[in-house]
Amino acid sequence: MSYSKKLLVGIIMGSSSDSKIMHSAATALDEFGVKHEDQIVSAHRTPTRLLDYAIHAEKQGFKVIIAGAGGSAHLPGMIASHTTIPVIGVPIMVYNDKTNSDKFKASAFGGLDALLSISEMPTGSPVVTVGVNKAANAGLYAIKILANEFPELKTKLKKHKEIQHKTVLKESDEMKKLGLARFASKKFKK
Ligand code: RP5
Repeated sequence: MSYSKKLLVGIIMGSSSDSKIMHSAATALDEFGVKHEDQIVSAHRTPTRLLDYAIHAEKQGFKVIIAGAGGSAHLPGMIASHTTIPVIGVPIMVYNDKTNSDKFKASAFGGLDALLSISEMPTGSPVVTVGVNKAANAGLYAIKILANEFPELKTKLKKHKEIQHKTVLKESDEMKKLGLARFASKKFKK
């Protein structure tokens, strides 16, 4: 069966505030045609839902779970403790952003709190983590895991790498042609 026919990834986040960052994981998966289901599961506000979600994820047959959380960020680790599905954690820096205003409150330690909470899982229930706010990388990493099973995805990942390579070459050619100062002023519209 083609990978694109089935829900393969569960994306969860601790709060609606996290959607500001987590949508990039969805976009990365969408670009490769990987189906995902998106939900809010809070480790501290809905603790019983953690287990329910883990059971749901197993039943759905998700191959990977992407879990984003900010602050003390227990969500990825606690979900991992309830399931054998690999969990990719996304440490979130921005939170308390429930209004539509441009103002937001960042976590006290700029995301380091969430990064360490996710990466320092004690031995026995591992969670991998991407960098702070790097939700797109979580999406790409999930695709890499899935590519072990679905050769079509491996081909698409190779193409993605080629595109990145060509983009850098194109920019480098332009920089060489314009000179660094003009290139930078054009790029950043000074
Ligand atoms: C965490 O607390 C969430 O993952 C979020 O990053 C943070 C704050 O959430 P809100 O107070 O903005 O809902 O559980």
